[in-house]
Amino acid sequence: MKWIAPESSQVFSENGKLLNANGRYQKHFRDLEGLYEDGESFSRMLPEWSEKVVYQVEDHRASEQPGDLIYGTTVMMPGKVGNEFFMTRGHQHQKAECAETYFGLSGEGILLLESPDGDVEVREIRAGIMVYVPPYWIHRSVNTGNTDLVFLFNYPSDAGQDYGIIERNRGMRKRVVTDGTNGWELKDNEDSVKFS
Ligand code: M6P
Ligand code: ZN
Repeated sequence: MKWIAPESSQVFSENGKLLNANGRYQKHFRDLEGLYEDGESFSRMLPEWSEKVVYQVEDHRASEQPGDLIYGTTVMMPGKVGNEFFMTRGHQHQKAECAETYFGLSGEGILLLESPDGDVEVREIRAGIMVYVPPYWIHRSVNTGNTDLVFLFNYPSDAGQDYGIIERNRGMRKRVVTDGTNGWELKDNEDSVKFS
């Protein structure tokens, strides 16, 4: 048997740089069409925002072996489309029984979680806070602050991501919008097929 070598990676809290990452991807504003409630605001922003990187992920993948782990960082830009804060696409794991952890490094945000029964939970993400995403929960991160939101994550190598579940449900049950001052609040997503 060829053993996988142990490794350590330096992580920079301010910009999410992960030295010796071997995977990375970027999401541009234009990739997120249809995600936000206010399609008109999205279209209005498009000319200026289209090519901007609204979030990026760097990760370290040693192997795809079951039992192994992927760890990495996500950096999310601050901003809103209409009243709704910038967010990730969100997903359930393809192997839905796989859990995940998030650990806040800088900035302010929340993790929006939805159980298969439609229960909604919110957990704050900021420096020093660890958030546990239990098996089966759909999860999406949202930058509710004015600066980049940077966090670490960790999940099983064979977990995969299922994005279709949110599309089929026409979004998560709740949207994260400005409360009109400096904070956020949850709002029902009335398009959600599970909304009742
Ligand atoms: C976190 C992790 C990653 C995920 C990323 C972006 O960093 O959960 O697994 O890929 O957020 O979120 P999404 O895949 O939903 O676009
Ligand atoms: Zn995940």
